[in-house]
Amino acid sequence: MKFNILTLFPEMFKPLEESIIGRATENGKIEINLINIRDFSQDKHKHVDDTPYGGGAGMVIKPDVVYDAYKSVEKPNSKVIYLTPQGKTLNQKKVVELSKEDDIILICGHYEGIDQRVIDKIQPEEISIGDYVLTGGELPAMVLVDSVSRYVDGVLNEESINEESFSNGFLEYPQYTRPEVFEGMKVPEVLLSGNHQNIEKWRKEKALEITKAKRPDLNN
Ligand code: 4FM
Repeated sequence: MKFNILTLFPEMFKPLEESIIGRATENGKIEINLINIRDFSQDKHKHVDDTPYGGGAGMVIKPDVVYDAYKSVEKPNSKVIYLTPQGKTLNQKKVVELSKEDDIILICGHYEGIDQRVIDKIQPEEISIGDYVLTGGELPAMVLVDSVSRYVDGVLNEESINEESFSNGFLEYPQYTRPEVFEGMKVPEVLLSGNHQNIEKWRKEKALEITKAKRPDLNN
């Protein structure tokens, strides 16, 4: 899976070099191609934004620089996504769907916005990561890359995928590790029993109980 990320701030994506996503990149399971929109600026001062027609605060990203950056990476099979609060909210179903793509282009805006004409021209799918306003699409793009990459073959071990929250519609059961007693609190006895049937039954009950108590809106 290749993620092409169009952004004015490629250095914001450094966190993706760490941990599981960093390893997936090193192992060639995913590829992250950062495209600096500023590289496609036409003028000698490398301007990428200008004041809004009609007046108002802030700056608007020029359409031509975004379009040229887009054209430098787009392929017939590219899935193009614009991260914006105006989009449909990302959920686990959408994440799984996107994990089947081969080539994804993520467009990150910043400042007051991107000139609407290049959005109308490219017609990307609009996705939001939640109902709050950020300073740009970079953090949402990282959220999408992280959540989607987990479903790419070879990024996680199979077990973690099947046992996790949402894969079965329920939240996760609680986890425990050593020490057996922490601040007077003991690890649930069943987990020390070695009886895997009982352990599985207990975990299912806990997952149901936690889902009902904390997120009754999930599942049913
Ligand atoms: C997006 C600022 C585009 C400027 C943003 C531009 C967001 C969200 C978000 C801010 N994106 N989910 N929530 N973007 O707040 O996706 Cl030009």
